[in-house]
Amino acid sequence: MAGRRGALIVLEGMDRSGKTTQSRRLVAALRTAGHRAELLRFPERSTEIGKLLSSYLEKKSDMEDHSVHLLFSANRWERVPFIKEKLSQGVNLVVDRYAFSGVAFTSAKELQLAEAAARGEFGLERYESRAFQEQALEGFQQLMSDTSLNWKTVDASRSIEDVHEEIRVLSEEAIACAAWRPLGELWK
Ligand code: 2DT
Ligand code: MG
Repeated sequence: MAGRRGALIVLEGMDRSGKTTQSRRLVAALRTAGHRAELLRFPERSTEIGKLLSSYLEKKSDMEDHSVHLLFSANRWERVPFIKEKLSQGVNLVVDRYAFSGVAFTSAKELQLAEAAARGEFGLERYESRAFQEQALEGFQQLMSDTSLNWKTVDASRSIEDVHEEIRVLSEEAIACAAWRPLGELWK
């Protein structure tokens, strides 16, 4: 159908909630159903900016907090022309984290209890502590109160297959709705 655009399907949530597994499965299922679908992830660690972020997350380098935040943002902006092009061509994009992680994780950093910072958690990437993840979850919950963004909450504690099926059905609905909304609305 002429002019049909793709949907931007973003999976957000805490670390280890299964976003990466689910986004891969979703892309495969959408393709099987005859949709065009591609996978994106943020941070995208393969670019120059992504390499700086990866090194920071792996605690191999330190960086000033505001600078890190802006690098995460730049890491998305460098993909925006690609994202717009794909969506306008009718390709559905499944995105493993997006700007909502940017807000939730930076605000978690600002609110993190001193106690958690002191305790530390060795051998893990930066942000992979319980206290930090709980703060980030609160950030996500606040962002989800913006109903204009059409959030759907999925209980990730169930089996991979059950979670997948729910996400697949929600995505089919999103794809059907997106086709009739102009792309411009995404970028306000
Ligand atoms: P992965 O485990 O998904 O690779 O993420 N993060 C992510 C931010 O702090 N800001 C952002 O803008 C984004 C997209 C969340 C690595 C960590 O990066 C955090 C976890
Ligand atoms: Mg991680």
